Amino acid sequence: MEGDDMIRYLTAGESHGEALVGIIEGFPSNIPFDKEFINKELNRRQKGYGRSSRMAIEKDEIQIISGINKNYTTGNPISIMIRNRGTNIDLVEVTRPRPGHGDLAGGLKYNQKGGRNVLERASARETAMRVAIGSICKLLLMEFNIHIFSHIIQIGDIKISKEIYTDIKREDLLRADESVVRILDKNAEKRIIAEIEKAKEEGDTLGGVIEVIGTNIPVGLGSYASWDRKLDGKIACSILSIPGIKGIEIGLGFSTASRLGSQVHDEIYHDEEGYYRKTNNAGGIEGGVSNGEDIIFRAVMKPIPTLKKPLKTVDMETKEQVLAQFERSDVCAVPSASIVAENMLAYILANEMKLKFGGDSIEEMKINFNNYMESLKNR
Ligand code: EPS
Repeated sequence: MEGDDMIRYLTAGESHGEALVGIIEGFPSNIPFDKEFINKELNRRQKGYGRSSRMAIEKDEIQIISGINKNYTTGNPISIMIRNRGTNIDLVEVTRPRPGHGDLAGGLKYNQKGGRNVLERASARETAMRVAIGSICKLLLMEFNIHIFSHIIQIGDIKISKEIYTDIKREDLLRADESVVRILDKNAEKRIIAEIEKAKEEGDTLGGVIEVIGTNIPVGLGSYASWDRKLDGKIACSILSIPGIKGIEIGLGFSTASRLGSQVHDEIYHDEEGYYRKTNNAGGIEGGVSNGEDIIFRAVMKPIPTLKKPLKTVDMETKEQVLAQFERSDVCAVPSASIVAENMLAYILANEMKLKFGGDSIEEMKINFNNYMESLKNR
């Protein structure tokens, strides 16, 4: 993997501990640091019909510890903190591991009596800090007019209508924030809310499918040269690392299997502005390299494993067949996962921009970027 040129980050913190902390390093200097924008992104992640009562307790906000001076990045490592408020639950040991959660495998791996120390870190609470880090990356991307959107296309069995889905414009994507389930189809929205209510009453949970779109992406991010430099591979790795995400497809993805090559690949045209395509079935990536079209992918989230109507499990102490432990949890967190996915993509793209264009300050990075974009006109 690349080393010194990278933007790197680390997070730490437990779900019911004092705080989450994050450090982002290798971030260029002189980028306006809009704290309110970051807090708004945190707020977007906390919304969504079907979240647990904890979301009414938490009001995620960052505290800046280092790396920022007079609202500008300095080039120093940026460290931030988000305090936990919802720590008022009884932190009992979890000896009855939940099928589908990390309780058992994690407990065995780290030689624990149960799943408590596992779930404290495996919890999706950690994604709050990933969103904070990703939104710092969005600030860098905005300097290049790169924007990222997301919306939900399916929750449980209910999908958004084909007509709406095939005709989504960029302006429409902004409206996803107005829906409690981030759905652009009002009819599907109503049915999904009812479905979430039903799952809740039945002590069950729901998963779904999210779609993420990155716009104004320059051609040439990532590389075909080595396996670990491929942009699609990096995006897939980061998205699959989000709790509950079980699959990702880029562009037409799985549906390419049943089409002929002539029905899949995007034909190439050229005009005074350069190369372009009339379709984007590739989802903006060819050969592991961005091709200048929008980056589009979908990801599937499994239903949350913490069930009020628990599944069978084995008590880690007594080895008896019992029912899994229940603790306050979400019924559906798919809308939140889409915000996390946006921000994971933001990190990957910001890092790729840094790797391609280098520069310790945003000014230096822009000179390199503009030179490259200018040189493309003659290629
Ligand atoms: C989560 C369980 C719930 C969620 C939590 C993720 O937490 P608690 O058990 O304290 O109610 O609310 O999500 C968040 C706190 C968050 O900020 O997203 C889990 O088990 O993963």
